[in-house]
Amino acid sequence: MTTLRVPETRDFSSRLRSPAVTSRIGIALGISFGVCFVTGLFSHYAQLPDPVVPVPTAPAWGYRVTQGVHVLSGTAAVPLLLVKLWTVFPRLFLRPPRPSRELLVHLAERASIAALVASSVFLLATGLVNITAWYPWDFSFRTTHYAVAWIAIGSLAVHVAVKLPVVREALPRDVDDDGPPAGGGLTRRGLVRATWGAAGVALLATAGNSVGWLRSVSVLSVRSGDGPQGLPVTRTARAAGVAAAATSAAYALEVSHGGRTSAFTLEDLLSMPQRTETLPIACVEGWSESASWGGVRLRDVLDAAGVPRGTTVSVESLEERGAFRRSTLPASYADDDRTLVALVLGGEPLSIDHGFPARLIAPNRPGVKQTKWLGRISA
Ligand SMILES: Nc1nc2c(c(=O)[nH]1)N[C@H]1C(S)=C(S)[C@@H](COP(=O)(O)O)O[C@H]1N2
Ligand SMILES: [Mo]
Repeated sequence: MTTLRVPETRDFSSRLRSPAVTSRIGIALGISFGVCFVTGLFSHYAQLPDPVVPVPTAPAWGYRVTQGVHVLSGTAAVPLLLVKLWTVFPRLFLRPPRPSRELLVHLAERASIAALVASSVFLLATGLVNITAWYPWDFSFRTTHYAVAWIAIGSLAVHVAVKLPVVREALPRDVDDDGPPAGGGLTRRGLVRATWGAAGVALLATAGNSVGWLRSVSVLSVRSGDGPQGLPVTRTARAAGVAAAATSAAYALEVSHGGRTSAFTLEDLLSMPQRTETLPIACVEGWSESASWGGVRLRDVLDAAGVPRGTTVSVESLEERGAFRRSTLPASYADDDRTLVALVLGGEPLSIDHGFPARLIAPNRPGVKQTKWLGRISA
């Protein structure tokens, strides 16, 4: 009869586990985490309501690229992390050393690994759920994801420093330096290649979120690219409860500045000089799509209302509640020639789900700040 006991390292007999395999996958995982961290910092900063130093308005596609790379590097990290954890998890059952100094080092290392694994799993899991536009939690996604990212990157730095000698030793060696497996079967090289393959499939499966021509192979890309006027919709007019206000004959965009309020009906806006700009919507959830927008320059509207250049303005939606009903434009955005009060999308009047009668569209700006159903501008 066998008795239940804690397994020991020697109980794990797969010869596929080796420092040479773990180092290679670990480096790829480290790079994807690094890229994900940097692009994530940028995304967090770009979403601040009114950052001290505004994000530049050019290039117009900047946020589209950084956020696309953020979601892709996070997605590629999922298979890398799973395989990496598999290659090292027997080490969890290593007997801790006896002498007190070594024991302390051992415990410190274990603590950093616990923090790294827990934070990595949290980041990838919440990130994946977020790109499906599903928020089954009460905390603020952005601030929590951001805070946990610092735990991950801090414990990753400790982990890399501790493991550097092992990696240095293992990397120059051939992964299969002890010959092919007796009796055939998967080689370590085969495992490493399969892992690259899995990461590649994960990339292709989601890249269609932002790369149009990959859409047909991107089975996991959550946004199909169709929606009214060829553009996905995040929050519909019905969900936002704005349908009546947006279609009301009494609609007017109010612009207030220095105690004075001007009102612009849709006809007023249409009688001003019309511009067309090709600008992307780049959602933090990872999808993005470029479109041709027509409408009035925000700067022209501000001029007509007597708002001087160099003024930070805040725009407000007809939507009465909702996290994205209001956004701030630093002066550099409000004064940029490409920033529009958009009335037209792809040559047709905006559909109500894209923000009819008027929405904001500005270059290099996270989707959450491209406010739909504009009701009021305050300066
Ligand atoms: N008023 C308002 N504007 C909004 C939102 C919203 O919920 N309410 N969602 C934002 C988000 S998250 C994105 S990605 C874009 C999407 O624009 P679209 O639905 O026209 O594609 O609109 C933004 N503008
Ligand atoms: Mo979004």
